[in-house]
Amino acid sequence: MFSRALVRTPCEAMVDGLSSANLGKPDFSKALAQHAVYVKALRDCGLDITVLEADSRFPDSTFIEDTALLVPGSAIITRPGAPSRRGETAAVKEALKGFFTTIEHIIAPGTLDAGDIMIAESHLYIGLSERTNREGAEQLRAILAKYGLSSSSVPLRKVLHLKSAIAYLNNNTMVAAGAFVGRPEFRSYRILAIDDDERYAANCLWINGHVLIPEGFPKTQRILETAGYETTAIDVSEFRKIDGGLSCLSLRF
Ligand code: CIR
Repeated sequence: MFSRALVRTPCEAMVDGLSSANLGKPDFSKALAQHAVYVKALRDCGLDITVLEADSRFPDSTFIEDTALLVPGSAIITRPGAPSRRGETAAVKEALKGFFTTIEHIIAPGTLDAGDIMIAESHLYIGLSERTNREGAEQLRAILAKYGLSSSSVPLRKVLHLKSAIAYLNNNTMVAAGAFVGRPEFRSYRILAIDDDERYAANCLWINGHVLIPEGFPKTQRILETAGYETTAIDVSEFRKIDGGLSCLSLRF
């Protein structure tokens, strides 16, 4: 169960965020409105929200999930793979110091975006991507071991982050899209497979029994509801234009 979340207000410079989506530039005022709805949905799931100020030095800084990994007992500050995102971690670390007494760090030459980390109870999956290198993954593995957490690596192709294609809900259940449906690493889980044309919805978020999913993916919503989850669909179209999804917009703990 989660009780808190950290979010970061989108900055005007988000229109220049890193993107491979080919969906055009985000509309900043629309993004702000969507962000407010997202924050309200987190509150409605019972979370206390801390909002960090926007910072236009960092176009992608609203995607706060990538800057830290939070596990019981420690906040691990990442070293994002994209050089333009490295400076995002400073403000996040300051905020997390108020909640965590132990802070760990991924250091050079390691790189790691926490969008590549999927927590499945006490086991963590670490995606090896263009953002997370082997050195970063090894450092994380050693840190996690100190906290009694196991981990394993998942080599990625074609997706930005591991959680672009798969999400752990709870109770041994995952939502997966495309090639992730049959991957041997996840054979022991119940996999809710979603259609390829709805693959963006694989980035959904389980919070205290409720699942937040992006708006506009009715087949996925039906699959989740049939599986017994209450869902809330949230419009994140402006964040999608710069490769972001629901999970990227918050750090839950
Ligand atoms: C980036 O390329 O870093 C941002 N435009 C999107 C980051 C999305 N984060 C995530 O999937 N965890």
